[in-house]
Amino acid sequence: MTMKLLTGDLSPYSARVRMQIYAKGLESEVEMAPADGLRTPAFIARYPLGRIPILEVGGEAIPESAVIAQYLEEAYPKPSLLGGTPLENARIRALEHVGDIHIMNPMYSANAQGRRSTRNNGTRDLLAGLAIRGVEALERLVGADGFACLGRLTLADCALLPGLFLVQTIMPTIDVPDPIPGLPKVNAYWQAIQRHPIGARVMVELNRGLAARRALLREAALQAKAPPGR
Ligand SMILES: N[C@@H](CCC(=O)N[C@@H](CS)C(=O)NCC(=O)O)C(=O)O
Repeated sequence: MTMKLLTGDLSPYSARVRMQIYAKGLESEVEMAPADGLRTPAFIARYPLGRIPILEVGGEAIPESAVIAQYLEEAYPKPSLLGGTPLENARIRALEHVGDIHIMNPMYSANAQGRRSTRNNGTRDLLAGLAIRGVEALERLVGADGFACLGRLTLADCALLPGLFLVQTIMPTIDVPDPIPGLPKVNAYWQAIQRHPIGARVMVELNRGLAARRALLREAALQAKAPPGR
């Protein structure tokens, strides 16, 4: 193995990179390492952004899922998850931006608005509105054949699958209706990409991470209710 990916089952940005690694057949090149100690001074001293995924290559740590994705395409061009022309690449990257900047970023931030007792409704509405705008744009942009574009798996699918997973998972927790079922093209794409063998594999990991997170939260709630001394 020549590279190490600091990752986590439930991390959507890490899922984006794992999906690319699986699609490119790079598993024998990349050790998957669950990230420990996020937000600790030691972690931040080593990885200044303090976020995952991180790809370690030859002593260097590459942050940011989009940058890692680009590095992997450049270092391992075949099989390509990009297009065959600059215009095709622009189409892929526009859809990647929809998944990353317009859907994943606001949805990931909205996660902090899940608890009603501490929720700021203005913040919740702003973040949910941004993500809904991204999903509505996707309705006009996404392919009708089960892929984001070009009729095959590309970097666009790697960013969109975790983005739509977050929409489906977070919207109910912040008391906003999930927009996906009301958007026929997005909904058809969402159903299809989850059935793609590589999409399905990443969904198993994301759902495993979600189940583990929910079990931890249940345990913490029980502990908080337990009488002192128990
Ligand atoms: N723009 C970054 C976002 C990465 C990110 O926010 N990762 C989350 C996990 S999915 C994280 O590490 N969060 C830690 C924190 O918020 O302190 C990327 O694309 O990699």
